[in-house]
Amino acid sequence: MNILLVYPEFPDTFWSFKHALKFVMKKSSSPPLGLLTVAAMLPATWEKRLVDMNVSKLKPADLAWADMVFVSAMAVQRDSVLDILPKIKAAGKIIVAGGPLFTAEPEAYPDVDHLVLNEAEIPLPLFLSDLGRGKPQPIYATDEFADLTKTPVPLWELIDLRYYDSLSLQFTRGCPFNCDFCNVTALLGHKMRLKTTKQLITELDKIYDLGWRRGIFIVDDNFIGNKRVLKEEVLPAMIDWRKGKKGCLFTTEASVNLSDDNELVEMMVKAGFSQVFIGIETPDDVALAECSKSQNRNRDLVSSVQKLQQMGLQVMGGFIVGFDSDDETIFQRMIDFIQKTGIVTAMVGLLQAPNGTQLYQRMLREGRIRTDFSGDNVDGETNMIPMMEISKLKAGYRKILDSIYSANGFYERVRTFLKNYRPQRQSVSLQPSEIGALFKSIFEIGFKSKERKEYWRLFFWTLFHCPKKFPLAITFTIYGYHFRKVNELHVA
Ligand code: B12
Ligand code: SF4
Repeated sequence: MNILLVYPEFPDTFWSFKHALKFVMKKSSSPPLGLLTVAAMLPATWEKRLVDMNVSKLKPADLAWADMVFVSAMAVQRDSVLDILPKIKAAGKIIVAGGPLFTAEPEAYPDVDHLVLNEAEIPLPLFLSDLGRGKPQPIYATDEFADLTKTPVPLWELIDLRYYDSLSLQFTRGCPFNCDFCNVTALLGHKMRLKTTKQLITELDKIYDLGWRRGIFIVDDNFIGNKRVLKEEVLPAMIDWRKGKKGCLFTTEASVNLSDDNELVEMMVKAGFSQVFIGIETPDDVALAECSKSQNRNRDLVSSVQKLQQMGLQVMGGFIVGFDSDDETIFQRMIDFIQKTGIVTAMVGLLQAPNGTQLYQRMLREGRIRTDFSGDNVDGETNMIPMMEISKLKAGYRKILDSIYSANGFYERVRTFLKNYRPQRQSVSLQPSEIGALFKSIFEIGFKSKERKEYWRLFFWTLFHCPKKFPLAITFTIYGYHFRKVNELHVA
């Protein structure tokens, strides 16, 4: 049996990092981990090929080779999915689809022959068994959560690693918190489910043996959801794994209470964590109460972020405006807050209510669901009717983006961050693409772009004040370039 696994194309969004990737000669920020994991669950004797449409085209010859085509997607890839499904169908191939998009809106894709929804670990074996008996059903779903200790090692060998900026792996699923707008807990539950430490180290070994030395994104929704296991087993094993190795610094997602636990932060940094994405959401305590983000309340969020930066972690942040309690002062307060924290990668979105969330249920009860969820939470759209007049909300949102991504605002934030950040000694492996990125940044940003004055100011400021942070400063100029491009092009 020949199986073609297809990952549809992402649009040009803040998250795609498309305009930044060309500086490091990469085509995509990360590979389709869901499909690579599903591929590992298929019989070993089946032939498998993967086409990630973010790095290469889906060619007629690929389709001609396949007996069945497995498609995975997030909602943000919907347009590409709608484009390719009829083409796969026209080629006479059986389509099997799964992943977040199809799980959220299974009825919307009549071209799909077999929907295998939720976590594939549970429904996929049932599909394979029915297929073996010649009686595959149109839909397989489950409301149980998978046991991750049974999840196989993803087949990273199906992709060409050279095209990706970072690789991803997953250690846990679920999150103990209860933020009302978040569908992670609806999809994956509150109980933390973990792989074993042995599984994690096996996956790291495999990635390293494949020659990978760039960053690794541990895509857990909240890596610190089970601190005891991390401190007693996982981090000691990761610290041990890192000995004598170069590169492979980790990024992950965590809740802000990470900053309360010095021991945990120190161990993570020692294990090679260099970046952490945190859902900060808003500086407004009433809005935090409204969305049940209890872990962010009753604390000085700026100090929490700065403490992590001082301990060696770069903090990326997610922010939201459009809560019911937000008034028109929120926009300037949000700008001031983001600037003060020095969070360079600040992703600000309008509050949206994804299907399955508590917020969605409340909006439904209140008759405030307006459209479908676009799938991109930073596109300046919302599927709900906000309390604030929508035109005012959008104008305020626009003001935030224009301010934080403006050359002035952005470069000032980079300097705030560089002053506060104390990187720990981590063994990095400088890639030729990074040297190329420096020269490209000089050409594209230093000479061609409108922000060239700010670029050179930061360039020399960093060389004089903190030369060791110079590579990081250049990386940020490239991120800034991407954010400004997307802001100009798409958030009208
Ligand atoms: C890593 C990640 C990213 C990364 C990398 C994405 C990539 N290239 O794969 C980045 C940071 C780029 C990203 C960006 C975004 N993401 Co994202 N992301 C995730 C995250 C945290 C983990 C995904 C992952 O790799 N999981 C590990 C693998 C093993 O699990 P999986 O992909 O779900 O696959 C399993 C099942 O879904 C199923 N399955 C998957 N595919 C298939 C296919 C077949 C055929 C079958 C049978 C089964 C199957 O089986 C797998 C094994 O159980 C998830 C949250 C989560 N925990 O799932 C959100 C999530 C997927 N992201 C989401 C969103 C909304 C986004 C963004 C729009 C912004 C945002 N709000 O975060 C952007 C859009 C991307 C863009 N370029 O514009 C939503 C998707 C919601 C939806 N209905 O589409 C999720 C669920 C988070 C959330 N709660 O909102 N994301
Ligand atoms: S902490 Fe993050 S992953 Fe957990 S429920 Fe809140 S938004 Fe979702």
